[in-house]
Amino acid sequence: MMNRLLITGAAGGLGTVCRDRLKHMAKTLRLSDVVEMPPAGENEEVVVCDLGDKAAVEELVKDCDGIVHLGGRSIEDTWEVISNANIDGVFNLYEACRKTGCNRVIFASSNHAIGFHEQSVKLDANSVTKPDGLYGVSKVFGEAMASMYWHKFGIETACVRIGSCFPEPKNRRMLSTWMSYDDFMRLIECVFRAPKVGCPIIYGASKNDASWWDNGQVSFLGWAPQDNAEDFRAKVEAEEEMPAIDAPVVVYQGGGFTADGIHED
Ligand code: NAI
Ligand code: 15L
Repeated sequence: MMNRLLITGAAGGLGTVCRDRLKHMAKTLRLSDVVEMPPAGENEEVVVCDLGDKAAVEELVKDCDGIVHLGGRSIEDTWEVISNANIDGVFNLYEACRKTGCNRVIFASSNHAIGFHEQSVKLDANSVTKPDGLYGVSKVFGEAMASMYWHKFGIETACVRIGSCFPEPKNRRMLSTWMSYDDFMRLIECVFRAPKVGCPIIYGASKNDASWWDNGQVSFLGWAPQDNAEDFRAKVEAEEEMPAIDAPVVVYQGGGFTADGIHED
């Protein structure tokens, strides 16, 4: 058990799940977001903080043994928004780790770091990145920062290219990309229990029959996803009209993000 685990993005979708389900991982959960959250409960600390504020982030990371870094812009947006939260924010986080001695991080990367790969291609940790927008580029940047801080300073990061982490798969594409909350929580536990993590790339998906991703290189973590999006196929196919054969959502792994333009103010 850690003394203090920091969860950034704690007011968001996955942050709320982590707040509820990671209590057993540390004596204290430090919960942070740029927006207000429900007040601190037992064994919790709540800190409102913009990841773009370097001094505030250093203070935030102080006395933490590990970080689940979920905070940031989680979809495509203007460069101003993306760069504050996902570029400056990631730099600020790793600088704070270096200065305060926090040495294990889970970085919520995204499938949009590899979104321009076609769905017919099977990827693994060595596949080249093909970001599908500014958001995807920011996730590639985050993975690169994680790599540099590992090789130069020994700060370990599990870079999790999360597919689609929601209660259920919502469309045909998510029959390949879906990760259940239970499987994500199992992964977080494995990462913080492993004696050594290094800086691996992990595809954040359940044991989906229709998966495009091979996690063979991270078997050392002992993570065994249990859920399968296939269980939802009948429901998804009944609810979603069949997309055109050349629609981005059926051609590219990143789906509709590949067709999004550059957002301007
Ligand atoms: P979310 O958008 O619900 O949560 C992100 C949180 O970050 C929000 O509460 C937001 O207020 C906070 N945030 C944004 N800018 C910030 C800033 N400048 N300073 C501090 N906090 C800031 O997203 P969700 O779904 O919970 O995702 C969490 C993480 O996982 C994100 O980094 C996202 O990119 C990543 N991810 C999620 C996937 C999913 O399927 N849920 C798929 C791939 C990646
Ligand atoms: C992501 O990176 C987003 O954060 C999430 O909201 C979903 O859009 C997900 O990718 C996805 O590709 O389904």
